[in-house]
Amino acid sequence: MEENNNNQNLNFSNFESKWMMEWAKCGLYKTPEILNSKDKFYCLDMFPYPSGSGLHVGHIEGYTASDIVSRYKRMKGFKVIHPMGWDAFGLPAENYAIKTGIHPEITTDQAIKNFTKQINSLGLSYDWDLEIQTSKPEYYRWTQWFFLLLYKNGLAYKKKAKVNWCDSCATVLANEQAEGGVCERCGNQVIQKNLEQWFFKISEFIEDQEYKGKNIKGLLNGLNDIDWPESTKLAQINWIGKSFGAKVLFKIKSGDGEYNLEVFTTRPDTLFGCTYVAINPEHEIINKFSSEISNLEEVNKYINEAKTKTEIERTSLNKEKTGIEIKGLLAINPVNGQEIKVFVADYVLSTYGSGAVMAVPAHDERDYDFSKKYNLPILEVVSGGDIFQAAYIGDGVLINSDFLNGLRVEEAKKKMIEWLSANKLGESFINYRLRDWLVSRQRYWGAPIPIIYCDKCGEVPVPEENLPVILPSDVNFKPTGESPLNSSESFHNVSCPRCGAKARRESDTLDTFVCSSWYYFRYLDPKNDKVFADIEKIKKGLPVDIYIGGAEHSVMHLLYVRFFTKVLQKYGFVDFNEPFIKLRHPGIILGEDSNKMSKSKGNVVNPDDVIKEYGADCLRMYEMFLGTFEDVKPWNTKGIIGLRRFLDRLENLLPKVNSNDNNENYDKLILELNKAIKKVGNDIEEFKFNTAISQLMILINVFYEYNSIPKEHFSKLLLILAPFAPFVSEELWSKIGNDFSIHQQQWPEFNESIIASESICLAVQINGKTRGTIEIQKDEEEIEVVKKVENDEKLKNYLGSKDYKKTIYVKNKIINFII
Ligand code: ANZ
Ligand code: ZN
Repeated sequence: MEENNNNQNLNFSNFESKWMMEWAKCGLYKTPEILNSKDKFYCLDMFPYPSGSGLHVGHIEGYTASDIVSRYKRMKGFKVIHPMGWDAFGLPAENYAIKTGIHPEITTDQAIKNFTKQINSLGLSYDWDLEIQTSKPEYYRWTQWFFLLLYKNGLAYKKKAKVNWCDSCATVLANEQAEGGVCERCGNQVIQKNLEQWFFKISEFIEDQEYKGKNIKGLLNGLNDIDWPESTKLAQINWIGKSFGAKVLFKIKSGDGEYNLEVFTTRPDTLFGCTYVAINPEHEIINKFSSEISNLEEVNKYINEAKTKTEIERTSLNKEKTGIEIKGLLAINPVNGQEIKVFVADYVLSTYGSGAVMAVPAHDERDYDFSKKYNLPILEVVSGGDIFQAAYIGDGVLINSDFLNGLRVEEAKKKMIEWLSANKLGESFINYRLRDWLVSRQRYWGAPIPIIYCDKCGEVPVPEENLPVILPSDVNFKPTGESPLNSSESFHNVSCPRCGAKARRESDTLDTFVCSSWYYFRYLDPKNDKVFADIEKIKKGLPVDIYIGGAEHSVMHLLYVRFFTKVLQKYGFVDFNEPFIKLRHPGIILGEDSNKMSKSKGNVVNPDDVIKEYGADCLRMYEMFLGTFEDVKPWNTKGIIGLRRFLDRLENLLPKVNSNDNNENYDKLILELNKAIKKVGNDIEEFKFNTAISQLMILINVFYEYNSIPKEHFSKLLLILAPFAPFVSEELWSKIGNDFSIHQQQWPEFNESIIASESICLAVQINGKTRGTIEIQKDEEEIEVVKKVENDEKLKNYLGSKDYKKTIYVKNKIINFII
């Protein structure tokens, strides 16, 4: 028969709902009034898209971590700002509406209700008074206001652009949403279309700038001021893609007039090795010189084929390079006067540099492949490689290069740029990969762009006092390739704000990333109907102290929020430059089979089921105990049972807890308690939730060594457990007769001298020879001890480099390094 210890277990479902109501009733998590920016702590989660499928375990990982930090900081006396809201516009609700006919507002509201219920059932300590929803007019009124702010300052503009277009979603996609040439949403092939689109000038904020005596740090330099994961900073740096190089002019030999073909190169040192030039299929010289091109028909055929391919396909490194010679045109290499062929090739992008390249087959992989295929000369100009085998891209000494011969690459670059400038044939140039942000979408479920078109006045911004431009509901969702807002009669019933003539509204909506670029401001003042947020409140509440959310947002969202903050700083709305001082990403939780959780694999864990069976605290602690917070890790159902047992064991201590009759020696308990208070606190600060929980487990075992437990000590144990397990700790806190609420108590103090009394002097040997001693904690783990030796000023010299063969560790006595 199975062991039945039900009656010993915590009846969590009863007290979880009881405390949930108590906490809500007394407004336990209301944000206290912030008096100055020093005593506040702004702990922010990436707000979710309220999808129909509810919270997944990944949400819970991040939200639990931020909840632990928020609760801990409250106990440490900080005034904590911990809000939650909804990134409510977006494609899934709209696609669902297209399929079912149910308006996105209805499905969104349902999803939000469900999310709220789930979040509350997890005991997450959000201040719901700060709640926001981006699809509400009270919110998007200010999203539109931001659009106008950018527009007035020349930072929002319209231009024709080649865009990724998904025919089945009938919308434009950002490059990031079209990776691999397929639509992120529906998996269909993405094509290229030329359309009028709205852009935000993010490129103007890449570098530092001076404005009205202020220094506005740019997107690159600002990274030095923030505590973000290095990998995320690197992703942003690569995304911005700053390349130092030169522009070089190649004369095109033709019958009529002068034409200079401009190319961008990062390797001006290799100019003597340039054996042909290549232009992109949309390049203007094809039309300009069409009468001189002898194989025009062939060239046009090639160009038309290239147009059907996406940029991603065309530039893929492993794809075979294609191109076609433009017969009848020759270019002149400016440095040696040589006549070289001109190709049109689809590996050359129209949107990068000048849309043309000087090809150096010996030292560029793409040019090398191309030359092999089309039998073009390969001339080595940098020694060090074997150009019969492959392009050599490394450093070396210049050869076959006249006045550059004998120089190394870096010097040769400089010298070539000097030569080009002196001869007016080129100049140094910095190129960026980052393009301006395309913000218009031909979709319904987004914030309307506040622009009106008048036959007389042209493009007119909606006056601020007329905001919000309300999203109409009489709209046909079905995708037609046009913006759904085109079909709304009421929406376009508008007159020109300038001349009063009948006019039409812009029918595109804004990318939802615009809505999420400023929400952390609105939380501080969610009901303000005069400004997006009161300046004084911003001063006291921002910047965000810790931001928690997925690494998949490393480039788009996390770059856009920084851009918005910089714009606000530039125009005097805020006096800081970076919105998020510190950022941490939760690692992805895989299914039990170590695959990504997905419906098709059937390995998705539903948090509601786990809560029902094991309780909310158990799920919280389990997810925090799964492994290192930032690491990818698989789900493991066995582990949940372990955490459930831990919580039950905690309750089973209750009969031993009393206020008097304590006649045992509590030295060990007090020591362990002090150690745990210190370690758990430090671990929370460092996002090491798993080791904090290990420490709590060790501590409980020590409590089990006693027959009677002083209430004072047990209370402290509950206090340091409280951020992790808010329900259980509240329940037991009240059961042993303490006053409501445990979540309004101070974090307990620890006594450093008690902890220190336990330190041990450990002998350190290198190859059997004693070289010194170090101080360690009793029973300290080997990795910790090794770390201490490696960091010891004196001992680390004996170790030399760190690659010793092994270590022999005798606990509390000696460690021997074998080198
Ligand atoms: C000659 C050369 C010689 C190049 C060499 C490289 C190596 P990054 O570093 O990414 O900025 N390029 C320039 N414009 C291009 C375009 N529109 N489409 C495709 N490629 C383009 O890359 C800069 C290099 O990419 C440039 O330097 C150019 O090739 C190529 F041994 O010029 B290089
Ligand atoms: Zn007008």
